[in-house]
Amino acid sequence: MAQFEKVSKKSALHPKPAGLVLQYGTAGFRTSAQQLDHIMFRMGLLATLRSRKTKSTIGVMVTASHNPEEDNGVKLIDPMGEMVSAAWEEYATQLANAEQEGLLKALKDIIEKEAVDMNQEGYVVMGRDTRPSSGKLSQAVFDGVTSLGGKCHDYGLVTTPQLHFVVCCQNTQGRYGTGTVEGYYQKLAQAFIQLTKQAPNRTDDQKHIKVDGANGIGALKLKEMEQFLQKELQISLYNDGSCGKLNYQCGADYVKVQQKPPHGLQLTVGERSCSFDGDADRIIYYYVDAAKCFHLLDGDKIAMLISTFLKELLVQAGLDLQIAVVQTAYANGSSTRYLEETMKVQVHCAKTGVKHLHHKAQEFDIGVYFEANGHGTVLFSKAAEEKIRQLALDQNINDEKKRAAKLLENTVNLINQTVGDAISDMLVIEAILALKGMSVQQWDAMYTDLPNRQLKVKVIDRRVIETTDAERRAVTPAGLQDAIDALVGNYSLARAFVRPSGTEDVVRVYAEADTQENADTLAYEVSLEVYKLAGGAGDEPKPLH
Ligand code: G16
Repeated sequence: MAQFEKVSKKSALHPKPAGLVLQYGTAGFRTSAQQLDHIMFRMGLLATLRSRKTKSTIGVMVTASHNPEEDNGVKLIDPMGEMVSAAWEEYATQLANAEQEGLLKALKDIIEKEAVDMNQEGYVVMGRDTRPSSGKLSQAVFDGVTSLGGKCHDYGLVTTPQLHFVVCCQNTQGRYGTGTVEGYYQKLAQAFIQLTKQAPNRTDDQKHIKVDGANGIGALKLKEMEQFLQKELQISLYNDGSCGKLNYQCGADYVKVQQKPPHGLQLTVGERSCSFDGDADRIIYYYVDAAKCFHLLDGDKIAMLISTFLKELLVQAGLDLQIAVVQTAYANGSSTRYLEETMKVQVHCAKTGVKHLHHKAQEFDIGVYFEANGHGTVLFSKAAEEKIRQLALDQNINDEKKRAAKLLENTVNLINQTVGDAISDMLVIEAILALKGMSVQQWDAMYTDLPNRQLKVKVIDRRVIETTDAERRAVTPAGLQDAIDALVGNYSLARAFVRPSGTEDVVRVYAEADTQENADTLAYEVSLEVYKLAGGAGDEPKPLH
């Protein structure tokens, strides 16, 4: 078949290094950019098959998000804007690892297994982040799509959530919004302006926010969006990519893990600031108090703020909708306790990776999901959305109900329901703070985080660690979990777990305890056990103090 001949010819331009094996990880393939050309070509092929199979537009985003600038990666986007399904992640791994001479067979196997109609049109939309390698790797995706007879539209430089949004708009025939970057700005800005109209007395200070753009795509896109916001939000942008390096000593991951402000952004006492990550799908807030003490408001605090706000509005609107929060093992113990005991909200724990949280959140009328690292969003079921929209139109309800229904409706419009989105999340948070007349300190004071520490341990093969119970317990290697349990038992309010990262070649260690010193010591002690029992590589972990 001529189609396969073309694939064969083109694939020779994107050859796989023999013996190289890569896994589809937490959010796609991710490694050094130099190893990815064949992966991109093959993901172009796979996206075309997925598009034919689902008779929908599929997205391919070239990005390595929070990873260093030298890395790159690819995220595949399914028809409703969600991450690609687990079964197709499997195919992605098979296709990625087929040796050059076995590529056509691997491709045909998927076609056969999924009964893909090769006469169906295949349509793929692409986007990329600002990494120097992203342009060339996008070309490889394009070659993959077109060699298999698919059509391709390259949106160029976009944030990951913008591409998710575009995919969803295209597959809902515009019901979700207009499937362009401008359509995204318009939809979100309009909803934000409608919300902040209900908070008319905002001072200039309340309208102002400092944003660390991680020297990435989020900075570019926020600049573009500013004009749509009609001065309702005044943004001072730092780490905008004009000189610094992507994610280097800045960005959401750096701030969250290091628990300190990014370089290149001077904090003023009490002022709200936030950091995006490298592809703008995560956000973290922070401020310094008068004693120059740094305070972090992470994904847990964001989930708490948003779910409190929604719950209050549901009561005011008289809507009986079930709301739940989905977290991961990284959620601070205080946040889970606050949600369950004070707010009386159901909380569920999912495995790391927004794909897992997203699926769990879909089970509820309103599912708020956030990872502690600032990656998250809110999902409204079709029925919940319909009830909210109907109520907002109802002429026979009192003013309080009407206001609550309208606020809910605009919040639905402001949230990017396809995936976590730093820009959308920031606008939601800013609107909530404005409507509640709440300062960042008041938000922070709703509960106090347990001191915690995250560390990374290098091992020879991180797959030796297998976990269970939403990654809270290690099943292998033998003895590791017992050792962790024994260490945790030495501290009060303590918890610790380890898991292999799906985006970096490391094992992640998390610990929390009653004091920062205890959390730090526990994290170090657990790291040492990982090093000893899971095949540590390089130098042994050292104590933090
Ligand atoms: C990706 C995923 C997140 C996950 C993070 C870290 O984020 O989308 O859900 O929390 O990786 O994953 P891991 O601990 O397995 O390395 P991003 O922002 O890097 O795409």
